[in-house]
Amino acid sequence: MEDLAGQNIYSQWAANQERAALKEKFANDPHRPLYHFLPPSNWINDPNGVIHWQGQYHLFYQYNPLAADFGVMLWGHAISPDLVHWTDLPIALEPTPGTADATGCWSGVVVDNGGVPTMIYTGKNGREELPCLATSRDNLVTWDKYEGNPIIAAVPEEVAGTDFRDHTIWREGDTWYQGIGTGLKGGGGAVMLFSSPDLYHWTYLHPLYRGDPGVENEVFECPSFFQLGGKHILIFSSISRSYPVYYVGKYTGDQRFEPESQDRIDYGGNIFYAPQTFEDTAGRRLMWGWLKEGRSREEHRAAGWAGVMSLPIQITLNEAGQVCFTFAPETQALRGANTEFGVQPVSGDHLLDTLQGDSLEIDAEFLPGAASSFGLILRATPDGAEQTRLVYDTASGLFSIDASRSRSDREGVSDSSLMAEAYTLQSDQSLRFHVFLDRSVIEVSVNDRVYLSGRIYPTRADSQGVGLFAKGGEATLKKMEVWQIGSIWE
Ligand code: DQQ
Repeated sequence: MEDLAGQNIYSQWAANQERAALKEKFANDPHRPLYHFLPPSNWINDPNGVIHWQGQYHLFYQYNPLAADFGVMLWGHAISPDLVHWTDLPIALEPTPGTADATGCWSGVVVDNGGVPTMIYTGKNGREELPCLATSRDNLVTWDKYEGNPIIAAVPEEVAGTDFRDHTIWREGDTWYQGIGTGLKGGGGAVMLFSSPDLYHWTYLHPLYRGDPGVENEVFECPSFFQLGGKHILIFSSISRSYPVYYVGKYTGDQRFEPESQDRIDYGGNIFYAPQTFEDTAGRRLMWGWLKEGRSREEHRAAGWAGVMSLPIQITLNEAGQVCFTFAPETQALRGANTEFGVQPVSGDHLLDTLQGDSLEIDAEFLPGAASSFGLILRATPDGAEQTRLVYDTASGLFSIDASRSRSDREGVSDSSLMAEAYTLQSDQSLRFHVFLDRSVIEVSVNDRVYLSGRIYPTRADSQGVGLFAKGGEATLKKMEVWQIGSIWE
């Protein structure tokens, strides 16, 4: 903390030079992702301020540039013309001693206020958390904090403690609305609704949505509220559940959200957290989430980096009205050398002779046939001692990432996960696994609908095998296309 006393120690920091200088340090790190966004070194958590501005995608993020661990949080910043290739920019926001953000600039958003890029974020001052505002005069690179911060002076009466943070902002006619995550007296999490004519002066209205009061010590973090088709969606990260959820429902005339259904966003191993969404200029709803480490604190501290951003995920409604999570098509720009596999029967375990790699996109379609389970084998050693499986169980309809043998120095590393609902297949229905493997990161979209993520840390250099398997009978691989992916930083 002393580091912050009265001086802008990070302001002059030139991120690109830093990444180049660190290249050698991380060159031999087999777990560091090649094409998922992460900062030059040290700690990243939530995506912040995601916005499509004058042809560039801006990704800000919670950042501790001083250690591979959570600490005093700043806003890191990167831009991309295409959603997948990034350029680091200088730190966008850092704490100012003696003000409402003296001990941290926590999560928030950037909105376009009549051409003025305007950031609303949570100022952390000791235990106090209150909304603060900053504006940019130079295309979102440097930010001037509003002298009147905090823009909301105190938490509403119903708020249980000091957890009052993270922002979702939208406009209806001439009025701005802001939802802030919290937990309420009497139990349950909530998103508190405020309105403003100008983003600077806010009036508290009521909870946009209050969760089950029976849930003790609940706090809703990182709300994101938006319209999708004819529905409204509220996303938040639940502290009590340790994962983000989405609620689909109605936004009523009196500005309250009434959910009709809910589900988790990620059916992986609680790696994905604090997602933020935005609408790009093409009208698409895109999302990034923070993929936490799945290894010990000692390990990530020793590695010198911790956390990574998910790929850009597109959120749509399908014909049945289900919310679907798929990878933004721009990820195709990452594709390198390609290998194709045609129709073939699959039974037992079969490592492919012609394919190896730890940085791949795999698009595979299976017919279950008589198999009781089937799927893909990744990061396998030739002897099978290390391997990770993407498994579809036909009887239960459950999909899982089986990471129990992903690292041979640990027993039973578990990343068991389920599809959103049992999806029992008839034998003529195919199942699509769209997979991105990036060394320690796995992201999967199943049947263009359900999203799963996981982290794995194989210990052997020869954990590069890719294979197919089926148990209890024969399955059929209808087709599979695989692309090698290189680094986005070279
Ligand atoms: N992380 C931020 C908070 C948010 C939490 C602090 C979620 O604003 O509630 O880094 O990961």
